[in-house]
Amino acid sequence: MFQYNTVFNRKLVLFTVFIVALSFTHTKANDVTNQVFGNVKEGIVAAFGDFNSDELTDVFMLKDRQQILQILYGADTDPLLRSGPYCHYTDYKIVSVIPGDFDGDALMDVLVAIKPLTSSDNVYRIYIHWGGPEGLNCTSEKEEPLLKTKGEPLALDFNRDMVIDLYGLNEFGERTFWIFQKSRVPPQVRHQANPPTGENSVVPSMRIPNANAYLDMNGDFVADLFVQTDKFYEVWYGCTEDPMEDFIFNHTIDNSIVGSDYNLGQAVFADFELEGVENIILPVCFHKDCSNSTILVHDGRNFRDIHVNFKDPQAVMWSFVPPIEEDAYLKTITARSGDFNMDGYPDLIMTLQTLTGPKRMQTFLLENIPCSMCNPPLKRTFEVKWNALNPMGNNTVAGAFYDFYQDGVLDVILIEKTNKGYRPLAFRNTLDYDANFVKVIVLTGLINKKNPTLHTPLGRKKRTYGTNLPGPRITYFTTTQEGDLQRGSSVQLPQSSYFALQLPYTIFGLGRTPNFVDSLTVGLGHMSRNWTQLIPNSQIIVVPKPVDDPQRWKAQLFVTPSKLIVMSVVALGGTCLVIVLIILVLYIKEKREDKQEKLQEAHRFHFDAM
Ligand SMILES: *[C@@H]1O[C@H](CO)[C@@H](O)[C@H](O)[C@H]1NC(C)=O
Ligand SMILES: *[C@@H]1O[C@H](CO)[C@@H](O)[C@H](O)[C@H]1NC(C)=O
Ligand SMILES: *[C@@H]1O[C@H](CO)[C@@H](O)[C@H](O)[C@H]1NC(C)=O
Ligand SMILES: *[C@@H]1O[C@H](CO)[C@@H](O)[C@H](O)[C@H]1NC(C)=O
Ligand SMILES: *[C@@H]1O[C@H](CO)[C@@H](O)[C@H](O)[C@H]1NC(C)=O
Ligand SMILES: [Ca+2]
Ligand SMILES: [Ca+2]
Ligand SMILES: [Ca+2]
Repeated sequence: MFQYNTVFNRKLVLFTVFIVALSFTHTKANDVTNQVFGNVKEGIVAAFGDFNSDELTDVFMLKDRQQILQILYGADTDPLLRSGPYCHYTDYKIVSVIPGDFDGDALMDVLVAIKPLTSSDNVYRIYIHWGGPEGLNCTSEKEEPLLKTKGEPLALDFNRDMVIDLYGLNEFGERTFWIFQKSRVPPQVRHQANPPTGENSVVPSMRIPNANAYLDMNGDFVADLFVQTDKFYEVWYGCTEDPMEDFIFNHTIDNSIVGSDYNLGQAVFADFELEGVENIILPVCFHKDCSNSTILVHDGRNFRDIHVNFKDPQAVMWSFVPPIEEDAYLKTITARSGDFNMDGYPDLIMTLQTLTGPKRMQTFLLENIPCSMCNPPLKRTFEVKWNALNPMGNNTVAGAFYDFYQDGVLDVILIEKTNKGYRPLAFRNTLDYDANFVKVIVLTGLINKKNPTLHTPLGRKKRTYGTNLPGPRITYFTTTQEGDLQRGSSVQLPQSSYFALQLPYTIFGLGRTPNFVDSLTVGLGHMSRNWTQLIPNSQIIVVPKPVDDPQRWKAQLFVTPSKLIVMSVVALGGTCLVIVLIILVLYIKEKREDKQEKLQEAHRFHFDAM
């Protein structure tokens, strides 16, 4: 009897430990490459977008030496990315991928820029693989291209009809807008007005590669155009009044560094100081070999050096990687921004290489931290987190943010360079911040009656409202735990070329603020709509339809349970189970004892009777 009891107790203890362990172990594994990519072991991550309108972001991959474009569909069970339709080329390779709706049928299409396999020229042929109700309809490379560009084009919506348009240089080097229509006819071509040129009347040529962007820079909720030339960034303000001139030149921002011995990286835009404006963040090397690297941030007037320390704890000096023309990811010095630690301030992911000791290359997280000794008026800087992406990252050449588990926490896709090519890796962000977030997606708002109705797993009829939209500006206000006002802003998809790898949504980290989001404003085309008192940890899908009547814009809200709530539920469930088990054990024990007693009684009775 005693023996039996101890064995059972030991089992009980083991079981309890198991339950407790179960609720903690899943927060430990960072390398989720197998759970995410399954058997996809090769390829270049080229762009993101929800191709099949199931609200899970899909990944556009280039495989087989950039000759195959394949969609990996997002899923909510392992593997989280699953092979979807693909298009392949025999004589060409793909250099750029832009997902978007280029014919206004509310279904996502995929634009590609391709070039002949052997060519080193930067004139690209542009094709669109049209999205149909059953998937992707590849356009053959034997057909005439829709247009040709010099350098990679930028996606924007020139005429605000929610059909995505392009901006870039045509094959003769002229600045051109290509305006797509609500049918698959060749796009309307429009040349950009010349910027004022001063005395020497030569139009400054657009730099290739460039960091051109489509975002609201003056806060009027009209997306502006940011154009990179050799010495300047030109800012063209978007204009809604004059139907003929949709962007009007306003000013330039000087980006020249004395001499010619420097490398400019790709400018990225983020709300660096959490003040509700987008700052230009610019990685630069003061020498061609990048031996002196730093990051400049534009404070509205000037670029300021924020003096990032690139010396690791072992005293090894690191630097940016000088541009490598033949490498898909290292062609430009690119920073990708996202809020990794959910404190509201955008962090960066960048690739560095060693300057001293054995040559190594690795992708790191650069965290946005307060800085007391920085160039005033800036109050923040970036700090390289040498171990944040461990254990991954031997020979990684690029990184991009991506939310694998749809839980509002940005994870990271890393690209490892092997002797055979590129391999995507998945890093799960498990730092247990229990911070809050708001995730916002702005769609084109287009609907198509001919599309088949989709149903959710529960059978509810699901409406879809279009796809990726470049340019809308999103701002929010909230109150922190200390009672201070916090505001932030973001622009959806301002850049689409040169592997900008931007997500078609915004995740705002709200820190540990358990409060409501006081207000959230979404604006595009001079129109904006304000939503107040939103629940944190929710996903908001904004449908700006009709575009000129913001009062009728819709916001669909999905609440994601916080990690803390999930943990509480698990813990509560575990406790209940343990209690039930204890009761069961006691019950069985009592039953047994009863039985034994009865047996003894019977025995005694029997004995007595004798
Ligand atoms: C591709 O296009 C053709 C002709 O427009 C159409 O018949 C076919 O259904 C399309 N395929 C897919 C997968 O959408
Ligand atoms: C730039 O825009 C501001 C504000 O819209 C305006 O006041 C200014 O005149 C513009 N400058 C030029 C050169 O157009
Ligand atoms: C890097 O360049 C900047 C600007 O020219 C200069 O101020 C700084 O001293 C340089 N740093 C090193 C380590 O050479
Ligand atoms: C990375 O490389 C180092 C040295 O080559 C090696 O010791 C380490 O095991 C590697 N790490 C991984 C995760 O492959
Ligand atoms: C949105 O609403 C908040 C709170 O009512 C207000 O402070 C803010 O100015 C509004 N923003 C816009 C753009 O109307
Ligand atoms: Ca999807
Ligand atoms: Ca389409
Ligand atoms: Ca358009």
